[in-house]
Amino acid sequence: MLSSRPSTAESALVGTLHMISPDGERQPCAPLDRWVADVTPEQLRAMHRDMVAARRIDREGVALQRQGELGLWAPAEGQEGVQIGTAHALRPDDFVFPSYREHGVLVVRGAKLIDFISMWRAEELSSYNPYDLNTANPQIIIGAQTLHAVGYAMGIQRDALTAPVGARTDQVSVAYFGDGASSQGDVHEAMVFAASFGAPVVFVCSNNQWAISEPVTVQSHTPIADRAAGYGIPSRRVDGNDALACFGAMREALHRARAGGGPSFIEAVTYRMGPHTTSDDPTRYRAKEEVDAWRRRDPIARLEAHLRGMGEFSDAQAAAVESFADRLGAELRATCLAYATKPALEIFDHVYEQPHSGIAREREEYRAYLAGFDDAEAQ
Ligand SMILES: Cc1ncc(C[n+]2csc(CCOP(=O)(O)OP(=O)(O)O)c2C)c(N)n1
Ligand SMILES: [Mg+2]
Repeated sequence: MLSSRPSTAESALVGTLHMISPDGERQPCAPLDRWVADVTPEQLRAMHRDMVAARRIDREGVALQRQGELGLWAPAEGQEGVQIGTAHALRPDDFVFPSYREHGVLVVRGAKLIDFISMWRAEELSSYNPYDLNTANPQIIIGAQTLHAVGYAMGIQRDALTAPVGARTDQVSVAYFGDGASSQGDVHEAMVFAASFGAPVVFVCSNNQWAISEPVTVQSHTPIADRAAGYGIPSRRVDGNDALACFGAMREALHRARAGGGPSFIEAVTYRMGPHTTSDDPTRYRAKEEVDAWRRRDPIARLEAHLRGMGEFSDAQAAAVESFADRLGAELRATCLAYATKPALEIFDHVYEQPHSGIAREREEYRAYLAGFDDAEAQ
């Protein structure tokens, strides 16, 4: 009989690479040490600040949804280590394909506050212009972005063939997805194509232990990273709540891709502290003790303890980061509340460039539906 019981934090993390212990102590990590040898306290503080910013944006997103200002939010609390750690290793000209939970990655990619909410408030058909951030819009279709990332990576290879002499052609494409996504056929196809074409792509799988109410122990009876070997893709399995280890593993993978070494796979073992989305009640399928055990492995507290242990983080610096985050939270809220909601029927205007009979029919049906409400005038 196969066990479908969720792992404990300890068992989930067995065999993961880590560089900073939960209490902040730097520990040797032979496979990754050389990839972080030049990291300065300044860079670590920047990672810490971005993690705090991501958490504040995330918490404000949850609160705004609870107050009816956003339609939905997918909380990322607990996953800041993998999101910020890996994203800090990227270049601006790399191209990222995130899932709906990668708010921390968007922080590092330079998203404006409005970019975090316009889609979740259903005001815009897309969150931002992908070419402003070299980041595709958050993908809701589980795993589909891995195909897009591999296609983009194959495009990088082909562009290089016709690029002018001296032009930079070593960009990398990155797909972020979850443990549940790794069971999708799309992800399998993406991995096969990536390996077959030696595409410059990094697969970052944030194994947060759950795919809605399904524990990862059901989805995979071996560590997810081990699947990569079956495609001939090198992999690392890291402690996803250790931002430095995530940064190191990402740098290694990016270096491989830039040097023509093809794809890499990173499984970052982490935990989703909150609900799957604001429509989910996780108390129905997981125990408080499980959540508490992961709380003790918080990625932000870990990096802060590490910085303090090195004498590189003072109370004054902590206060400055907190007030920066407070400002972000307040600005996000103000941005959301200042949104002038567009007429609902406008949603049909930008589907096709030319008139389309199917869209016209749907528009009419929806108009009739809205007309049935008391406040129909407001539509
Ligand atoms: C193709 C597809 N199937 C099902 C869903 C519904 N769905 C949304 S999130 C989710 C679970 C995804 O879990 P995981 O990949 O672990 O990512 P996480 O939500 O934990 O970040 C599912 C099944 C979907 N969005 N797309
Ligand atoms: Mg998951």
